[in-house]
Amino acid sequence: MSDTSVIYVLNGPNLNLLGAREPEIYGRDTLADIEQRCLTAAGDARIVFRQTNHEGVLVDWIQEAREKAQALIINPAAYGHTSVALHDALKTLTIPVIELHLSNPAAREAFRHHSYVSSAATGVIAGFGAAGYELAVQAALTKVRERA
Ligand code: CA2
Repeated sequence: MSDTSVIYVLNGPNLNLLGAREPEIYGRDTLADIEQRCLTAAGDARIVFRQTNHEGVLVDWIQEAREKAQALIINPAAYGHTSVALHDALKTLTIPVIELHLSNPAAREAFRHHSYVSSAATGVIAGFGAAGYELAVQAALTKVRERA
């Protein structure tokens, strides 16, 4: 694997509130803490870490990743349960895509059980809190190395 591998880590709506509300579900780490964990887990690889509350912005960033990234990690938050646009954008990618959730949506309300992202993803990590981001970075690096 080249040292210059770029991994996009995209975060969807309300994840900017992490650490401030519902710590019993989402933990006490802020998104800035989680970004730091990703940077440490990535070693020499480059992390592009972003959050938006807007569906179209996520689509724009996924399209950007087609040109600039070797792997993409996405916590789509609630848009995972609603967005055909995210599904379609992710389906255009040929790089590994990891869907990530802090909680385990399958163990929560029924409306969280379906994901439009899962069927466009290489794999899914859910239920491990902030540590899931480190696991996702490791999984992304493994996939990038396999393809090198
Ligand atoms: O477990 C996850 O990571 C989720 O993607 C989080 C989403 C939820 O809609 C998904 O079903 C599972 C919600 C993100 C909201 O984040 C908050 C953070 C702090 C306080 C309130 C909401």
